[in-house]
Amino acid sequence: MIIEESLRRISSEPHEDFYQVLTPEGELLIPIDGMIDNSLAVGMYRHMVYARTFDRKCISLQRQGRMGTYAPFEGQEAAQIGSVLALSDDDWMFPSYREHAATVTRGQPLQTVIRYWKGRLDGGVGYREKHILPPSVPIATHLLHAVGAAWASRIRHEAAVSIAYFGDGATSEGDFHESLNFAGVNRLPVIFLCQNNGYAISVPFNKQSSSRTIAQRASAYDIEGIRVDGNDVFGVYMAVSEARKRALEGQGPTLVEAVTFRYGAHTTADDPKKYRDQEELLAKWRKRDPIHRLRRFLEREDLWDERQESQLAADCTEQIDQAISEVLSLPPEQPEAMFEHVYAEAPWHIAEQREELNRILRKDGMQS
Ligand SMILES: Cc1ncc(C[n+]2csc(CCOP(=O)(O)OP(=O)(O)O)c2C)c(N)n1
Repeated sequence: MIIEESLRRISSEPHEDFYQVLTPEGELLIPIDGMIDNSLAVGMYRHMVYARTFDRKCISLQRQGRMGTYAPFEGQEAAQIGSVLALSDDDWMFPSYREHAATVTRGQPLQTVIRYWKGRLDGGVGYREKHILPPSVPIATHLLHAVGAAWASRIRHEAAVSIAYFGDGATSEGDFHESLNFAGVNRLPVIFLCQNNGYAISVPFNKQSSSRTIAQRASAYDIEGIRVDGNDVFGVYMAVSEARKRALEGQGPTLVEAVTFRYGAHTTADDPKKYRDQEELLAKWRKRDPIHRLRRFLEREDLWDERQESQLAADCTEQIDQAISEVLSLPPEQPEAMFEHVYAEAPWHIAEQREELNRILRKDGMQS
């Protein structure tokens, strides 16, 4: 099969290039028949436009003071959406704090994402129905959780893989190496999906690591490694489909490096102009934009036109505005909520802190 051969070539000879299916001009490098049909291609486009629209709206909400700090993902839509669409409902997803394009595409309500960034407890509890774990803010710790879940799937003879999402900075953590090692030794069904967006906050990749690529690290653990153009939604989809197939066949974990770029700030509390030339980098990366290249492809195939584009824009705005107004109309979260969902039974020091908070709230007239 052409796809498999192409992926193997890259994993055994890591180099500066990556696996690509759809060029920035929207042309196919290899056939996608039997892998991606028209309705999936159009669906990918719809998801990416929806995600970019809500990402921009969330930044506006934060700037208006109606939401807390927010981590934007514009530029990374293909890496997130291409990968999540390659999963089945039984698979387990372990996101970090930047994966709302992926979680919402998998079915997590947008309201939950907004609740999370408003600092509400009910936004941070994951989404059990779709096997989505809560977002991990500690860098790389959730890779170990994904490995543990994959081990459980193995023991229970379940046909499910676990996928962990993380960034280039996470690959410098001990947890990353321990995870790859343990998953490799036990040939566990895990996909390590690294979105190499070039920066860990202000640290560029060349200061993060002396490895030329992240994918090449797979060979140290003798597991599969794939370096894919992370702005090519077809390429990411095929790479993750291949990784998933291998995992379910008992061939073990895969490290997928999706090469991409975050257009904006690390979070709304960051200013990227302080540590990189935004103008130069945006000029370069916008030419490789994941959404524009797919639109070019769809238009060429007569699968998309201006009328559908306007309708999609209107639908996205309506649905997103509705989700936002639902969350904004909720009564404010109670401060005591911060003590819930950590311990089944609160230990003495937590009980004391809770009592102290209640005293302060009563004094300030915020609690009866
Ligand atoms: C264990 C740990 N150390 C440090 C931090 C502080 N921190 C938050 S985000 C971040 C950078 C992560 O960069 P990367 O892994 O490339 O992911 P990205 O933010 O680019 O998606 C750091 C160091 C943290 N959250 N957890």
